[in-house]
Amino acid sequence: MRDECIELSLTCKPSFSSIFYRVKLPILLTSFPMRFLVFFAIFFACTCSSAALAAVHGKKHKPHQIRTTPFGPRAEVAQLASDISQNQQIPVAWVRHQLSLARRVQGLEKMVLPPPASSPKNWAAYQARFIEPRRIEAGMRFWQTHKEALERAQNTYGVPVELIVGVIGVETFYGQHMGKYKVLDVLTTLALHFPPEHPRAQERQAFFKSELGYFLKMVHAQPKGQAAITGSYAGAMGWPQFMPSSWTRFAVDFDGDGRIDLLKNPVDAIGSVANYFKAFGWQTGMPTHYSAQFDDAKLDKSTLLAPDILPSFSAASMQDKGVVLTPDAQQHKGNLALVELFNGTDAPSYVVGTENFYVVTRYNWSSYYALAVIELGAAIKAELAR
Ligand SMILES: [Ca+2]
Repeated sequence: MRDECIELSLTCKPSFSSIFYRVKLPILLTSFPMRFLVFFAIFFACTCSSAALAAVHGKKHKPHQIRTTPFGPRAEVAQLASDISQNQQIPVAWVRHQLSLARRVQGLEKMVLPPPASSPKNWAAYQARFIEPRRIEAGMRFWQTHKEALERAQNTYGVPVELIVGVIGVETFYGQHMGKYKVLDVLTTLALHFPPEHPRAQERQAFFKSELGYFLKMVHAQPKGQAAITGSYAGAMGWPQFMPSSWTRFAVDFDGDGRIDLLKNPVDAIGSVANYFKAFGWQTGMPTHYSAQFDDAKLDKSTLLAPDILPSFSAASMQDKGVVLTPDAQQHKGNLALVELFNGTDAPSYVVGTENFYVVTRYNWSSYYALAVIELGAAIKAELAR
């Protein structure tokens, strides 16, 4: 499980990985209160946000650029239909028919490969991309429009409004970029043609096959036409970019209309994002991080960075190892992690992450992602308070 966790962080959100820090989840899961949830995270935490992330890489996948070809009648398709039917308890003839409608997306295999090791990670570039006036302004409008639902989510799940607003802003620019790929096409393509040169091809292929199963189960339960749902090139859907398994497990009907709709209903998205964080161990009232200064004479950075973002040090232990903590951080009761964010060839940035910082990375396994979400939410909150 440990090795899987380390590796999974590289590819849960393929489009993030060339700019984000690769979250390692080492050894100490045993001491973390939501340890058992990590198992679920392997399968369900990949609520991809490839629309926003593609933007970081300058990739804009316009609809007319998506080229597809038929899969054709093949034994693998028949086997896939049979497996999904069995796993999800849906009629095999119906699954076969759905898969017969799926088309292979050209170029997708390359997009899910990890970036070259030489790709520089750059927090400053990421920060500039996501914490910027247009997104902050859109976030302010979103906050004001959905104030009641956001506050109700905060009261219901204990997750602050600014975090929910930050997530939806980074994921889809408040519903503006939800992805143009047919989810049926991308999941079937990745289930059948995952690139074998990927370091963990077998596991990732199984993941997408499983996600395709969850997707078809959802479609089967819906009125006609739902198979046309579009999303990111990894199959993430709607305002919060939930993968099908996350939708199944964590999405909620937050406006009480009797159905869960993350595609067109931002109120359901608000409740679902908050529910997701609660399910992954969000602790109400705990900050996400503190600032980090160093006492160079005492600094033991290699020990501090060894557990990566997994909170593993008490405040006192951090100070012993050369981190100069702010007064509120010195009073922090839980464990802390020193989080390092590279800035290309410039000096790295550092923050002291709490267990709640770690929870934010369960939405997307990246400290760069987490800090962008947190800072965007904070910037919007600050603007609204002016
Ligand atoms: Ca609803």
